[in-house]
Amino acid sequence: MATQQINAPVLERSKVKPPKQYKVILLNDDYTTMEFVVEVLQVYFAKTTEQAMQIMLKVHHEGAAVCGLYSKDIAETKVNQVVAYATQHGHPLKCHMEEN
Ligand code: TYC
Repeated sequence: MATQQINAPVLERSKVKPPKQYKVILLNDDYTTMEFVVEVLQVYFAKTTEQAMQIMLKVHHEGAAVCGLYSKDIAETKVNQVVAYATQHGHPLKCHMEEN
């Protein structure tokens, strides 16, 4: 059988927009323990202990810090996972996302 030609619409390169990226941001509070925040950064954002410590301390001193840059779906999932995990452990840790 001859190979079938599929006439998919060809998009001009200039018209193909890169997918939007979203920053996942961790917020400071007075109650969540530093150890818990470091664990969250290691488990959900694949940070090394050193990276996790640095980000946690930035949040602690400056009020917020970026944990990573993701597509919309992944960023939403990370925010929901972090908030659910913190709630389960009795921590008021807050996390949100912003278009980059
Ligand atoms: N400020 C918290 C404390 O002193 C530690 C903390 C860091 C909490 C980062 C939240 O996202 C956070 N225990």
